[in-house]
Amino acid sequence: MKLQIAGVTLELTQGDITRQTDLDAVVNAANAQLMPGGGVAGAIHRAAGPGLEEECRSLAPLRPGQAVMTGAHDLPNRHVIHCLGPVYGVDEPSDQLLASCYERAIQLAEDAGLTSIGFPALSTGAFGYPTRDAASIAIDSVARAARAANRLDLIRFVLFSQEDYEIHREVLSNLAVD
Ligand code: AR6
Repeated sequence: MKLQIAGVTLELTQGDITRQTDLDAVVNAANAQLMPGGGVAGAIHRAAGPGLEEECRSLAPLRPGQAVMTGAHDLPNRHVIHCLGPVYGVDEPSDQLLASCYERAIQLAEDAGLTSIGFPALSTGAFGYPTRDAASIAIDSVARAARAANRLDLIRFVLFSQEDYEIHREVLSNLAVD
């Protein structure tokens, strides 16, 4: 599914964040230490190789809501943007911290002159954020950022499961597009 917001394509796809060969940057659902873990972080570090872990060492720790950018190493992109989402029920206000991840990631991409970025569903795995609530926040934040963007022309959500894709599709369908 795709729609246009102020000249930016907002796209949903089901797939693997490490296989987005056409995107300038992909976003990592990181841990505070920016080390390999499970889920997205494990997949990204496995695909990027040990150089990513090495580069991340001096950038940690992250606080919830923060984002930092590195090279992509062996991934087929130019950069990885690492976001620390809130742990649901622990890091508060979780909605603002989650929105901050999306906003800061897009700001970093814009500042670097990138034109395309892909996000996984931050905080909805190990960090326990209910997917529908997280999807509303993610899509609202990204839509707002799209209206303010100068360089970005493609923002893609890469959803791992069919169920997560459907939830995001419903939320995106309800978005009032101007
Ligand atoms: N591509 C796209 N989405 C994926 C992939 C993939 N390869 N793998 C999993 N997902 P999570 P979090 C989905 O747990 O909740 C890690 O251990 C997954 O199904 O990766 O922010 C880190 O080290 C879920 O919908 O991120 C942190 O400690 C979503 O991506 C912690 O988990 C996010 O799941 C971060 O937790």
